[in-house]
Amino acid sequence: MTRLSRASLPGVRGVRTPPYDLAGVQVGIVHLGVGAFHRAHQAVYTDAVLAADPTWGISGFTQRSATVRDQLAPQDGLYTVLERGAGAAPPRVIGALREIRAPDEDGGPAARIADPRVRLVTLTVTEKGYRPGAPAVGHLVAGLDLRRRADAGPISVLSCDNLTANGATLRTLVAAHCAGLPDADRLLDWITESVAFPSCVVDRIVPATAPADLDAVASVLGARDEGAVVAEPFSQWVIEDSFAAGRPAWDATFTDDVAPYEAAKLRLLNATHSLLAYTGALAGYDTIAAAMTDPVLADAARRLMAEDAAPTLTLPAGFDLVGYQESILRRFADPALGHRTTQVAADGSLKLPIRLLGTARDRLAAGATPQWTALAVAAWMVYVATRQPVDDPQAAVLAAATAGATTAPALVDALLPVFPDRLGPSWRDLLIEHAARLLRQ
Ligand code: CS2
Repeated sequence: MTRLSRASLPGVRGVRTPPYDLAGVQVGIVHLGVGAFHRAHQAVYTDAVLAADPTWGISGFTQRSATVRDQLAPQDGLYTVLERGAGAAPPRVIGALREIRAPDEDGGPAARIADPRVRLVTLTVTEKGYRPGAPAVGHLVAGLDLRRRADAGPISVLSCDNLTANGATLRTLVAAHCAGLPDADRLLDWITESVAFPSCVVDRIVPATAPADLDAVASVLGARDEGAVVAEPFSQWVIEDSFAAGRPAWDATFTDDVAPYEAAKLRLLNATHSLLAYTGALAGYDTIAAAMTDPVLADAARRLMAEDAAPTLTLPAGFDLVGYQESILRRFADPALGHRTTQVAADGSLKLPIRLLGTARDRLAAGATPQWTALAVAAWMVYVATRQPVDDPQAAVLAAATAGATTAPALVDALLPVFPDRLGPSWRDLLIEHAARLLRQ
């Protein structure tokens, strides 16, 4: 079977193809971390603007592994987005990724960021990518430095990861990284004047693509597409509208302050996702949707949102908080996606402080008992102790800490220090209570 590419595109049937001339697209965005999520989210929004404004094509860089480059380079960056679930749209071939490279190719991201036609850097490097010393920040700073020296003009840097205040967080990391460089002061001054770090909230469930998905796409296209991605029909992007050098006219929600949307998304959706991932995996469910068929877990998911997280949120006028929670449960329950509990369970040591511990802190401070949040964190602890080796950048630390911790108090005391904040004795007691019950089960 032929491979999807520019040459084979005219023969591809049954899908929407880019409604613009691929050869006429110029690169205006450098993206760091071209995983499935970028391809199913930001690249789709960008694809939709290229007919009207072809100056926002994307030059994508993979992170550590070059797998995505190897999938997409032979396809001239083209790939299919296959929606699955209630209300799925027909498959669509995306042409926004006009270049795809590994970070060690052709001068890497830095050379590309210094190109005056580039006006935006976007990132999806996951929670791991924001640890001090992570490569993406180094590439970004090298690029900004080169851009300053080349006098290539202002630029915006848009983090698209699930972090609290992702723009400000990235700005702080960039500044810390600059401090170690010879020309630090000048670079920092230039960044203050010429670089914007808007925050944004991204939302779309994108499971890892499975071989069967690629076969399904091939049978629709009549061509092999090794870079296809699967996504739920729902997609949302809320963006702080403060860019330094323009931005694409994405079909997103632009606002002055993304913080309320961000707290709602992290504390309702992502927190509940983690709860279902750990309790679901412990109960033997392979997917999030399978976990949602268990009435006990579905009830815990609902109550984590309604009883623990919702009371901590301050939302914009008109925000339908109840409707939002219901839509999250519906999305999780859709069996078409096959989103694996183990995928969501990865990197818990970094995700939990962002998704769950803020709610715990706020509820404890209000004199309340965050039962469901404690269940989620205790389930992570039992998961870590019983599923080794876990997929987490701190896997070795977690394994060493939990070695021989067979009782609930020992386990909780072994793992609480992994988080930046231990939240006090009543939180510890709550975790022990839940961990004890989960260990008995
Ligand atoms: C998930 C997220 O893997 C995870 O940790 O909670 O990737 C989630 O699917 C997205 O944030 C949805 O927008």
